[in-house]
Amino acid sequence: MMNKEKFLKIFNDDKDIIDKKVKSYFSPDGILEEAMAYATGGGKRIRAFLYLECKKMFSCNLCENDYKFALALEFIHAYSLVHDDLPAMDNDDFRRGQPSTHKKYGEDIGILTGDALLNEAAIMLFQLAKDNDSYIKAGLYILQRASRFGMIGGQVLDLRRGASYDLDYLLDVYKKKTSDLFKAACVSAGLASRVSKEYLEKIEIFASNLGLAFQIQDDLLEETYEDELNILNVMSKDEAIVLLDKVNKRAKDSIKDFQNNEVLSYLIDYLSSRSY
Ligand code: GRG
Repeated sequence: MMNKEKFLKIFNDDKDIIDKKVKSYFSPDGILEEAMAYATGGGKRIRAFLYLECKKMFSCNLCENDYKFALALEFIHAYSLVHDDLPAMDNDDFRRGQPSTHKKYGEDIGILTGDALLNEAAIMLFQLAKDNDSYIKAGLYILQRASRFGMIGGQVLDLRRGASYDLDYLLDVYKKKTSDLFKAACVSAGLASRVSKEYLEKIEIFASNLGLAFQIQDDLLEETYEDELNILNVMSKDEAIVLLDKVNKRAKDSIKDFQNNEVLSYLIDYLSSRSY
């Protein structure tokens, strides 16, 4: 039976491994590498965790290549944050409690750091696919979810939204901006494990709802939100909590028939109870 202690051990162990692998990936011998190491140097590692734990659920054992996959996902995530923080987008001076990458290294290097991280992820995914063809579909799926049809498309919808928007618009942005990278992590693990179409559909529903729940919880934790995209601008706090429960239930139901689903099932409640 899963409990908080067991879950946190798995969560933190995965995070420690990813942190170490990211750290040893870059040899900071120039400003760009240094900035890439800086931009990828923190965070909760949720996308890597999702990939690793979905892979474990589907095929039990992990190999060194799976960690490279998880790293590629974190690099794409980090690139999106670096670019999102730029003055032309969200214009944030801080990220993860530290100066954002462009604040520390300059806007020019900030842009190039994001570009280079996305490129690095694509190189890793191609290298993995070259050696193991079960990674071809998985790599392609990740890049599609990060593309104009996914995360980048969601960012455009967010940047170009009007002052007023409705729930459907907001959910569309969240599904693309947040859920699509969660889907990239979970579905690519299914593709790399060559699971059935039925399983892929279920894990996609899981990831989509988990991403949505993650974003709703983020909104509930936000202190000021009036000029931002936030669910509290289209419904009350109580209504948002009801919706969050519904979305979490959909995520849980979608994986209820999987064996070894305890970690992912626990993650749903864990993310909704977080206060950061
Ligand atoms: C610039 C192409 C491009 C996309 C930007 C990811 C994104 C799209 C913008 C960042 C702002 C935001 C609210 C995104 C939604 C996803 C999200 C909640 C990101 C933060 O993820 P965490 O909490 O970050 O997992 P850590 O720091 O833990 O890695």
